Amino acid sequence: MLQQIDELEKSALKKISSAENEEILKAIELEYFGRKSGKIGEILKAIPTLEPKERGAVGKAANIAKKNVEAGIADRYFVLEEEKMANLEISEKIDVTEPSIGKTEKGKRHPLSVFMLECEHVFGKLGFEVAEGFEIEDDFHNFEALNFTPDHPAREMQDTFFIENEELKGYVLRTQTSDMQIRFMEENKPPYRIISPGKVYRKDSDATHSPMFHQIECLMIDKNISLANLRFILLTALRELISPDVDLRFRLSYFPFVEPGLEVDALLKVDGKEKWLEIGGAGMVHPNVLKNVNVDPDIWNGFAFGFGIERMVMIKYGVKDLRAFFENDLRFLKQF
Ligand code: FA5
Repeated sequence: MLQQIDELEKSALKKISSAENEEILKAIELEYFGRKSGKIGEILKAIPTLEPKERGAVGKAANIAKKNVEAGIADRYFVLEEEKMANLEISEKIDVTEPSIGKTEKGKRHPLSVFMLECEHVFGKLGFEVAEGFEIEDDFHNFEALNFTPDHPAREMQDTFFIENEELKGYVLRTQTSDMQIRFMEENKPPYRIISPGKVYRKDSDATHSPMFHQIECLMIDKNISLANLRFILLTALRELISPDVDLRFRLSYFPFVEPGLEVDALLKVDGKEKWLEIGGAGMVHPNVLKNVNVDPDIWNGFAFGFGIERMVMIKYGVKDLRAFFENDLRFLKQF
């Protein structure tokens, strides 16, 4: 019986080590450990029928053989799995340099994305860093800290998508990138020079208004800043971004977070004729806004402006309908 166990173990280990795949190994496992007629089980079942003096030695040998065969199977599964993974690496390898089959076209960035990157580059040269914000914003950062009290009529101009869910009550899809003035100032110490491009949302839809559009915010806070600094920065940037002969004019306007508040018009050539076109809002940051972020308005002051990116790109390329940017018609997009 002891010799039989020894032979059984040897032949099992031999078969296991030459099992080429998991299926074969599974069959071997069944042959030795199958519930009904597994060879190891048969031996263990036979032990009680042996002479009592033989039982101890046979039982011990059978259990050692059982453990060795089990361990052999487990090791082989591990080796087969490793081999499989190594082969996957070869069989699924992609040669990225291989030429494609058929006609292919190279994609490129969307004109709005290109313009935003150009803004980052141009303002970067003027010493402005980029601050990125969130599209889902709380009422405090979108409105309240910007001096819009809860019942302020200026909220009416920026009707947006409010979230009704109880847990998220008070959150909105932000209506303006001006929220980043607050977020950045909360986290950093003055002086500040930032731009913040991104998506904003309003309840608007026509040829010049979209429910989702892009704005770029600019904030400069330092000592003794004036509207002359605003004009210089803006004109320098727009001359590089749009055209060297852009000119600017300011009209008085109202935004709760600036005083004075301005509407900015740019003089541009449209269809060969010069025209003043409104491009965004601006102004000197309101002392209340600085107080809301613990910046002392007796020491620090500055300007902010915010422009619609679609508007700028429409002006730059003479696009008549803003919706064209979002229809993904390749005939339109390929022109840029
Ligand atoms: C604002 O959003 C202010 N946050 C701008 C600002 C910043 C003022 C800093 C002062 C200081 P306004 O609502 O005017 O302002 O929007 C700014 C620009 O966004 C507009 O001039 C226009 O170009 C663009 N815009 C507004 N609504 C839409 C829309 N629905 N679709 C596309 N562009 C829009």
